[in-house]
Amino acid sequence: MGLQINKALVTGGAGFIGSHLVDALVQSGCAVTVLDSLTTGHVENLASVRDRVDFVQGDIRDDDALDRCMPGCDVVFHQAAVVSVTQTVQDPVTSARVNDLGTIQVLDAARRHGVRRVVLASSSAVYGDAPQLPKTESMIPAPMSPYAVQKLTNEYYAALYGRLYELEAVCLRYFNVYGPRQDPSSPYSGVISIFMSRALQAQAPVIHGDGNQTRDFVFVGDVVQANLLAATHADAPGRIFNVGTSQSVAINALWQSIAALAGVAVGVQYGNSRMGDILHSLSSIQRAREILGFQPEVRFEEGLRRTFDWYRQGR
Ligand code: UD2
Repeated sequence: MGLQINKALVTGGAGFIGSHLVDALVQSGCAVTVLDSLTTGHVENLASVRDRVDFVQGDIRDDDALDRCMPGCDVVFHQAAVVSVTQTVQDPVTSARVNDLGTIQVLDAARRHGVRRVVLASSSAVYGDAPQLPKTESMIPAPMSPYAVQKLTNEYYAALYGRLYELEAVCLRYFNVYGPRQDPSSPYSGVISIFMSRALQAQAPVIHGDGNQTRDFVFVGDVVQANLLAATHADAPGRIFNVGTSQSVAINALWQSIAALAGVAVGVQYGNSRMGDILHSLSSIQRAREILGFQPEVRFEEGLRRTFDWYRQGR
């Protein structure tokens, strides 16, 4: 039998993925607490549910804040993190304080407060650029950045907390997530958010490398679906799941689709490849499909259109 969620905590709940998760939880009638430092999150992301959630501005490294948020929670969705790979390369120490120690603090607070299950946001970054495609969860990880090491460490701690303290922990390895509310403002923002804001200004995008590199883009609504399944399914605890679509899109083709949506015909600027850029990333989602019943619902074209509409409305 699955777990029913009466009360949940979403760390990073004012962020891109976290806020969509909060919307879904509120909609399902669940009481929701959001813990967010607003370092990269925005309260505007919670606009439609603001009066129905308990919002705590605070850091996951602050035990007092965690102690305020945890009581009575059945499930914690841990989405808060330094999410930029490059930022973790530039500042491995600060990012480790947030992503490593902060995650242990979240797990430990969950244990202290008798939370039943924690769902952790991990990343396809843990696979590195091992050539085997698609990536399956049983592959040996090959982290190539502090970010990837931090996410992998999170997974090990999650497994340990399961074994040592019987905390049910589930890790989700996100592939390239996109959708409304993804912040395009940094050069290391998701490529779809950057390309869309470029297209809307009729500006040429910069494609790093030859543009033949491919990604597995998963719509944020499907990532929410995976989180809810991970939080409630009886067979999820102690496991790691890829969250993607198993469909490959080349960066050149991505720009063409976005330019077509925007009705612009600007040229493309090709620049140097990014250091450490992975050539191809593709998920196998067989495990999530078989165990959780996960099935991505939003086709790429549809997700792209919905995302573009959101940027076009200047939201
Ligand atoms: C994604 C995740 C990252 C980590 C990683 C795992 C995002 C935003 N980042 O990084 O957190 O999990 O996967 O390996 O989802 N590109 C351009 N022009 C631009 C921006 C990007 O050509 O203006 C290219 C970029 O060089 C890369 C591809 O687009 O080949 C995707 O870039 P990204 O930054 O969206 O995501 P990625 O795969 O580097």
